[in-house]
Amino acid sequence: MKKYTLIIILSLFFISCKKDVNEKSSSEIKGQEVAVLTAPPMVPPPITRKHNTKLIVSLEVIEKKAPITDGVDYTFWTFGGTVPGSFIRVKEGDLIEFHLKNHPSSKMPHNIDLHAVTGPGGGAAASFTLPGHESVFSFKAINRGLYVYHCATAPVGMHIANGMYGLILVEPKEGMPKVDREYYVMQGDFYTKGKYGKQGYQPFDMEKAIDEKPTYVVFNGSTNALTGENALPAKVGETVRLYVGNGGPNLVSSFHVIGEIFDNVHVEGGDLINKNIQTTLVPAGGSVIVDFKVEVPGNLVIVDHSIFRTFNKGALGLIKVEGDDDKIIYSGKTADNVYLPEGGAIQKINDVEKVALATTLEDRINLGRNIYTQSCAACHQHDGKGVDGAFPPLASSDWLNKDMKRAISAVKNGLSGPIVVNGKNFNSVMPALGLSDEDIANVLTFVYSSWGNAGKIVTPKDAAEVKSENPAGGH
Ligand code: HEC
Ligand SMILES: [Cu+2]
Repeated sequence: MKKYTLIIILSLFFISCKKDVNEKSSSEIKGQEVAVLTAPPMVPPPITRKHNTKLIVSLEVIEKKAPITDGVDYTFWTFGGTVPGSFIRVKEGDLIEFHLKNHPSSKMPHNIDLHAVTGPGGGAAASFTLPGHESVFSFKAINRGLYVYHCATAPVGMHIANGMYGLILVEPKEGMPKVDREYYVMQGDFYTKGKYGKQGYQPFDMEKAIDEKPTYVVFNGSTNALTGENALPAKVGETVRLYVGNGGPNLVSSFHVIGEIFDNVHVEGGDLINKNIQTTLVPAGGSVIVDFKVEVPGNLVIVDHSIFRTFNKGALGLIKVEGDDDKIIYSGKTADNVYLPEGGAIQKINDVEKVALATTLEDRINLGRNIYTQSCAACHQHDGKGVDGAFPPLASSDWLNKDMKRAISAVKNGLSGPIVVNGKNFNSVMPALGLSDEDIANVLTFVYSSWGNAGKIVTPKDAAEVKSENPAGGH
């Protein structure tokens, strides 16, 4: 009698344990749906259905040439035709039927390792796909969070370095808290034979990749993906959420937005929420979700705070916030007083290794374009359009076109104090850049020949005739 009771109690205990273990994987699947995928910087809409479903995700690998910066082409290998690949959004508990297609024009086989998969290789072996083929496998999204996916075909490093990564969000059962805007931003490091900004087609450089010395570090696959007309829009008073990934293959990102504080950070894309954060680490092959309210208008600058990557390798994006000022939250400049400790200082941003001499106008413009990319684009932007309120435009600039000597002096000696360019006010400081007369001639000839400017030719002699205001600091 006693023995029987014990057995019954024990077996009941077993059954209830088993139920607990199975809970995660046993939520009921109803019907099926085709997943909405989006290209960066967009994110698919929140999932509103209350039940779990069989979700069909169909992703196509495409190898294609595209600009990594102005005038520089690179062969990217992509999931869905973009770097990073299409954003995938599923619900915790969904059953995902994954179709990986490799376009017939591909030269390589590819596969996919999704960090959201519980199973060997994250799906890598099951999804190995030759050009002109399609592989199918399925998995259950049992852990919520923001996960990286990437190609894991040998040489793995090279497939990732060519842009084969993206993000999959496994939305919690109860959904994400509502925000006004969601965007998709993913960092990656790139390795090209030519140095940063070297014009023309640039192939992958395995040696630089192994040495972990990237030529480019960019958001969303190009120095221009989130600048100029690609800046992410927002309005004063809105809440913005960024789903951030880091494809690597090598670098860890010190993710930061200049002029904002993250209200909430989902550390490493998981459940832990940290508050009031300035800079958050995003490991290679890792992610983070940040959200913040934008309170004042202006440009917020998305950077990797390992800051040479931003100003010299391309890791720069913009969030353009429009709306009314709030002088209490941010006053803007309220005074500009003279401060002159003995000597003064000249800031040398660029040490010129060697003066390249131009013999033709074409040479001069080409050399000038390189100098522009290296020494001017960080502030005046690759498209010459500048940044409202901070850096004046060089594109169709009335200030520039009116007076060549004055423009030479700006580059030679720096420029500060109030100026009006194309009807807009600027009052900031451009440092003297320490360029040689030859380089000044080249860069200004390039600028004058670009973006609807007056086409003037500046010679080294013209540049030499403009006085250097700080001879002690020049060379
Ligand atoms: C560190 C940021 C920075 C860099 C780098 C920089 N500029 Fe500027 N530039 C400025 C700022 C700020 C102003 C406006 C200064 C003011 O308000 O008086 C300016 C003004 C100018 C102007 C006059 C206004 C206009 O839009 O026509 C010219 C011309 C110019 N820069 C050319 C260049 C060139 C060419 C280079 C590269 C060789 C360069 N700048 C590099 C920040 C920069
Ligand atoms: Cu691949």
